[in-house]
Amino acid sequence: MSQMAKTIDPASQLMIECAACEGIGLTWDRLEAMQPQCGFGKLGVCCTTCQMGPCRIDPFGTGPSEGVCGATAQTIVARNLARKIAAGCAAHSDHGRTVAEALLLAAENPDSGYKIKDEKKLRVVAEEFGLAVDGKSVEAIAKAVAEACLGEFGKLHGELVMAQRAPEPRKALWRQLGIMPGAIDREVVRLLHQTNMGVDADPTNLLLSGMRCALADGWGGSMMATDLQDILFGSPKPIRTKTNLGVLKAPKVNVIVHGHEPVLSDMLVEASRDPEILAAAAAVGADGIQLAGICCTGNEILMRRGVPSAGSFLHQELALLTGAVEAMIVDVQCCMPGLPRLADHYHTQIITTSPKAKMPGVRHMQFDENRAYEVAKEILLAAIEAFPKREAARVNIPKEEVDLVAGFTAEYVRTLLGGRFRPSYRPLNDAIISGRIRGVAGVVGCENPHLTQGKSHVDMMKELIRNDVLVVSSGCSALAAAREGLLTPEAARIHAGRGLAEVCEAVGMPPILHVGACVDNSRILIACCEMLKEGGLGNDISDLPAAGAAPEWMSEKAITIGFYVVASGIYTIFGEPQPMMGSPEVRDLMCREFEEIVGGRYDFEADAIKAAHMMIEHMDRKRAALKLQPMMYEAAPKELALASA
Ligand code: SF4
Ligand code: MSK
Repeated sequence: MSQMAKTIDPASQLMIECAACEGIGLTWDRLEAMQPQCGFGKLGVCCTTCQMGPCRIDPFGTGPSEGVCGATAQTIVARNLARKIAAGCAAHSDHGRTVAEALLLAAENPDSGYKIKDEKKLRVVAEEFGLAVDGKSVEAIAKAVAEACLGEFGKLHGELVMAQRAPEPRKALWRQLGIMPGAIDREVVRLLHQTNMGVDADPTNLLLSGMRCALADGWGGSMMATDLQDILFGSPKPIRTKTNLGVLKAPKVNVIVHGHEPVLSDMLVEASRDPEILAAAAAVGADGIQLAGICCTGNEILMRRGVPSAGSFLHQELALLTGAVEAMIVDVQCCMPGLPRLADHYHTQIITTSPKAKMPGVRHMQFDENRAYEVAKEILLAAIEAFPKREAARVNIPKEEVDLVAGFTAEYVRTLLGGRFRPSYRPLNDAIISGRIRGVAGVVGCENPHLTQGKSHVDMMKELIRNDVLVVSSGCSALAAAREGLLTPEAARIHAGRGLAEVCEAVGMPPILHVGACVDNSRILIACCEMLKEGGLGNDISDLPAAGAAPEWMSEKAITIGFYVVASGIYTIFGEPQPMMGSPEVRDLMCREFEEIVGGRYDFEADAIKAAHMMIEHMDRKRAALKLQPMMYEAAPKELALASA
């Protein structure tokens, strides 16, 4: 595979070339060595649930059609998918729990280093939970909110409080289908029970339970993570910063934070400005500390603090190849276990920090929220110690660093569009109703070495905005768009259709709104609710001219996200198929029957331009059903968009 086939990012191409020269293996090399990958696993027809197996069903009908226990392809496929949903929900929701614990700490221990930064949002959430706020101190309210949120994981009775934010018809449907989520932990446990050997064999029942568990993530754990992070670290507002490997600076101590939970990364931002740390950096001859993010913990501090992002998922190895990274601090999720072996070629220290995520032979500096600031300083001092060991001759930092604007929340969009004195979704709804904007697409998710890094994200988003679709993006997808310069207000004039460009230029916003990390997909759900509340676009999320996509997904969390988005009523396209093609019944269920059941459904399409047009056609059908006005303008000519790019 050529460098160009691996990634569209010139900085990544340079680093991949550099790895080849140095004989260092990367994820793409491991993928090649893995060929041919197991077809049974890809199709979802391999079952390892019990020790009578492993069993695999022959998709061509010439081998076994049942496992040893008699499970057919449809049972095995649905059961495997359901287990992945449970795993994704567990990951996001445990993240939410960590933030709730940090909020409790901030309320109880003024020396913890955590402070409540968004008191207004704290009060809104407190009221939503039915907690008394009048006459109470901020700390008392924060304590009550944190305890109420922690209670959501194991409460004995009732529905999730945040799920009550969904529109009434949606909630009624969830209740009727028996998929309104209750306690978050219970949903994960129930699904793992249901998928044990000899429990549920019915694919529809399995995947409806999968939806219930996924909803406990999207309208529970993830939503909680987003809201409590806003309360604790501040609600993001549009902020200009930079991305790509060029944000690393040779004269500085470069520290990369990688993973997902800002309880650590936000504290590292604070500690990196501490005079003691700056003096220690100067003492080893460095010109300060350069903090940069990778993946979603990077997105968290990018959105709130303007800390530049070194890159997305597939940049994690490439960043080390610059030879200029003193430490990569990892917390949880998406951190490749191969990192330490790559770091061994350099002076770089990989430092694990979570008791849930250690790596053999790797320095572990356990993050303790009770003394968060102190631990953050200790970690930075460890990075500074590595600076003198750097080999100057091997430093090779690509020049690419691109401007972007990030930090768009569902709340901020009101102010952005309606103005400070009349914040409202009305201008957005009016733009959609009048045909200036076609609809809204959420393009999210990971990167996957099976595909050219960033290409599907960028192709899809360019095609959507060219056709007057407002795009909201998160996670690694948003970073792919940022590297192409698509997250700037100027990008609207160059790439967007005339209607979308007019709206963007009127308020100075990019045609693609970066809404945060992967847990922040919950912001997209809230934005959908706001559009419905504003009126004129139907009564339920499934009425909206909206669609979702994860063109380069790879994580179990993406499967969970897909299921809660579909269960919320949104048409959703994944690039590679989820592991379910081995059962025509499950494929039909997900790609057709789901629409009749929940109003949303899946499609799987690897061609990003084709997928964008499937989303556009879906929006046009929804527009017709709502009797909205015809689109005002033709799509921007492709040539113009390309020529100006
Ligand atoms: Fe095989 Fe059934 Fe056991 Fe799965 S649960 S491994 S299909 S015997
Ligand atoms: S980091 S889950 S690769 S978006 Fe959230 Fe990126 Fe996907 Fe990890």
